[in-house]
Amino acid sequence: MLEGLIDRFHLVKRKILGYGRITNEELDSISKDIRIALLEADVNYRVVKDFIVGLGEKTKGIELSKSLKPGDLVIKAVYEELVELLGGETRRIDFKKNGFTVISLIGLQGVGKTTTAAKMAVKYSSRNPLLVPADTKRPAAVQQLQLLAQRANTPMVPLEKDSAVATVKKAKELANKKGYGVVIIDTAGRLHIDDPLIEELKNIHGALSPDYRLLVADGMGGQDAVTQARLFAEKIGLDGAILTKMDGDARGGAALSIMQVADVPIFFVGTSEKLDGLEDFHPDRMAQRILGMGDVMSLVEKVKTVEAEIDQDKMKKKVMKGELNLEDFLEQLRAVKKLGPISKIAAMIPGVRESDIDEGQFKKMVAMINSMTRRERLHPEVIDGSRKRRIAAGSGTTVTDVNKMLKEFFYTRDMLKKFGKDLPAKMPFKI
Ligand SMILES: Nc1nc2c(ncn2[C@@H]2O[C@H](COP(=O)(O)OP(=O)(O)O)[C@@H](O)[C@H]2O)c(=O)[nH]1
Ligand SMILES: [Mg+2]
Repeated sequence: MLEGLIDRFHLVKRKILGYGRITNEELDSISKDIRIALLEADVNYRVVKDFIVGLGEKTKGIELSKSLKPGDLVIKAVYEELVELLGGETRRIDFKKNGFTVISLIGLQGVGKTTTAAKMAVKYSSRNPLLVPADTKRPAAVQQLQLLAQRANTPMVPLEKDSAVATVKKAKELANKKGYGVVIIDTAGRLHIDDPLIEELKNIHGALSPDYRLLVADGMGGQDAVTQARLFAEKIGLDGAILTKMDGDARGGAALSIMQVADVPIFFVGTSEKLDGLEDFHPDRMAQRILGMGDVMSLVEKVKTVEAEIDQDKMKKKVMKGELNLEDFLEQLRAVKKLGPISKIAAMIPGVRESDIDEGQFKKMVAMINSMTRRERLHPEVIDGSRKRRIAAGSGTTVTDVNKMLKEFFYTRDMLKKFGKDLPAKMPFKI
């Protein structure tokens, strides 16, 4: 899968890691190389443009540190930008707890809808799936699904009155009566997106409203697949996409652009003609694969650790000078919150008494700090009576709450200043 892209990025990566120092000149050359690599892999030009802009933002103020090679930082930025291009998080079907979840597979003829319907039935066999033939244009289509349904060991609703809408209604009735958990609709495709196709899909969705309208797109389809995705998204709306035939040797970049151009996340990729050939799509793993797996991850981890240390250093200096402001305070609160139940952790911050922070209090504090102007956050001393009233009104709290929070903050700041030098070198969070 995506061999072309992997080969090209391998060369780019070697070059980046070979640089002894990275100035704007090297950064320019790197972004040119990446641009060419993406375009050659058939990634949509608009997506490439965004990628390069995003990468520029990430590498602009790159802060160099003794413990990191400049190339490491750039690779980390490329990795993060790739994960973003690929959609960020892994998407999963969120099945209903009560009743059945309806998945409608949409796409042109030959992209792999019928095959994917059967693959999904296999993937979700434990959820009691029901297959629905809604492609009534070609008699062979229903037979094809029937055959695949048998192989997938999954029931299929028989075709009702030669009508897709009637068949879908029947499926709804059956699912309610017999307690099926997932209803998978195999819709009809055409050679082109035309009005009758859109009309038909709308009628089917009118009869049984899908929870997921998933576009099935041919991974070998080139930029046509991108255009189709955009049209389907505009005309009937899409909740996600499935890229089929990613086992092929196509460049694949076009398929990966669908998500950005049509703004639909990729849920799955089809990797063989067989019924077990449907995989979850993991943007992070895909980015690792493109950049060369293991070493990229250890590099990203290393950079993260060093960055956190740099932040810690800065924060500690601030703390000792008594320069902590409310933005830092908020960041501290958030860092502490991330670590776990607040009451257990709160006692670890010098100056914060355990009883002072419960969940409700935490939310209030965040709301109050969010209602402040930047000036107020950076220079809490300026917060006078009228500012307090405004902050209280803006955060749905009272002036007493604001006073209490400020008192807490000034107390923490003073305590930290006093005892800052005794803080352990490495706190579990950034102080
Ligand atoms: N190699 C490969 N072939 C696939 C994949 N998905 C579907 N196909 C093949 O693509 C062709 C068209 O599939 P079909 O499901 O009939 O497409 P439909 O017209 O959209 O329903 C068939 O020959 C399938 O075996 C895949 O992920 N990998
Ligand atoms: Mg079909």
